[in-house]
Amino acid sequence: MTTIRRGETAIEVITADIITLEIDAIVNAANQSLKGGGGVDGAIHRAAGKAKLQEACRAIGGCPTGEARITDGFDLAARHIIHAVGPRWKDGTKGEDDLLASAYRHSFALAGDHGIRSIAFPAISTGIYGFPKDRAANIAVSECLAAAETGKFDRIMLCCFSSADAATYEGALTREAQT
Ligand code: AR6
Repeated sequence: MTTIRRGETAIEVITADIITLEIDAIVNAANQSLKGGGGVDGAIHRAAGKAKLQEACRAIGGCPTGEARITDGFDLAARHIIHAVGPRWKDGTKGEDDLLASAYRHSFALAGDHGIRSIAFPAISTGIYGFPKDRAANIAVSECLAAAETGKFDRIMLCCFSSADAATYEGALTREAQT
């Protein structure tokens, strides 16, 4: 685990299953339909309680790429789920970087509006959506640092599923922290 502090905010990279975290909100790497899917999305839907979460997502209707929507956490330890839709990687010239940054920014904005002070993100877009991990890690870290500047968060976690991924996100965090 690597932690840096910015003002009152701790930014951490951890290796964990995001569904186990006892925190105000976990972020889901969702798709535009919000109907659930594979990867972390499937794990979150199963752990929150499929029927209840699907009903909440159905009522929302969907979410464009680069935005986010919030639901209750239902059976999770986390009080809320923020469903963020990252971009599918194409070749890097189709606005992928901006869309990924936007997914983080929308998530932080929603969290701030709901008084959420601790939040954990998975490595959005780097699984099924194929975003290069180094590039995604730099974007994630820079959005976390910007969010820390708002003073609205006590704890921001970048929750990786493997130690190899955590090493990538830790590298990005420590590089940024030195600048
Ligand atoms: N906890 C933390 N991280 C996880 C977990 C978990 N339980 N499970 C997987 N990861 P992905 P995407 C990591 O594919 O690339 C879905 O079908 C995983 O190792 O879940 O944004 C959606 O419905 C990877 O590092 O999301 C969309 O259709 C990261 O989470 C699509 O996949 C993201 O991988 C979204 O693709």
